[in-house]
Amino acid sequence: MTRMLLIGPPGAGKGTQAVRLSAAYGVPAISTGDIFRANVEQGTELGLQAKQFMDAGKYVPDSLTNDLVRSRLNDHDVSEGFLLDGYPRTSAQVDELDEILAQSGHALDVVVLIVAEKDEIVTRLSKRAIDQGRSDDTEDVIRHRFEVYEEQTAPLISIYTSRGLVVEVDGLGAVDDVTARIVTALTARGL
Ligand code: B4P
Repeated sequence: MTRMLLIGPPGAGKGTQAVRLSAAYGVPAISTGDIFRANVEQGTELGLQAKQFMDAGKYVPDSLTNDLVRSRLNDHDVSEGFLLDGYPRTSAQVDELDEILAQSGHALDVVVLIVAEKDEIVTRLSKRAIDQGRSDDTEDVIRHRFEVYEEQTAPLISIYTSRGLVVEVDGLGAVDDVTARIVTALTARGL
């Protein structure tokens, strides 16, 4: 029964760790990035709108993203807990999540901040560009995604830190090692 957020710069490994933590804690992982990409692939109206922002390394507008998350968090399978991967990313999204949680009478347990050096991230995303051909992994777009992260998402860390919710984990090294670090940090908080 854990409600957690994964936050961190683009390519820090949020999606990679979300899959593992979802299995370890028995809660559904909700990745806004994955949901947008699935919609792009299926050619839905949401996908058509999201694609132009994602391809430019910009955030999808809050109105679209908030509606999507509000609807997903109303699903039955999240009543016992969830892991949000890549949401919230803006202060308006923090406000929306606060409202959704207040309405459901629930509270967040923890915010996992995955940190990684910019050089390592550029290397990872450049590799992913070759492996998966993601349209937002070109060098120019990666740089812009960093700027957007610094400007809009990094300030959220102090909001959640002031609520005593943040655990910071080093995202460098082998994927298994990063998972082990997160589990150790969560266990230390009694989760
Ligand atoms: P996301 O899908 O969230 O993707 P991300 O930030 O690029 O990556 P993540 O941190 O999940 O890294 P990953 O595990 O894949 O967002 C994509 C876009 O969607 C955003 O730019 C935005 O346009 C839109 N969007 C999403 N949420 C939004 C929101 N709330 N509001 C508005 N817009 C939103 O890892 C990256 C790579 O590194 C992978 O290739 C992986 O295999 C590799 N890797 C991971 N861990 C590693 C390790 N320890 N060592 C080596 N390689 C590793």
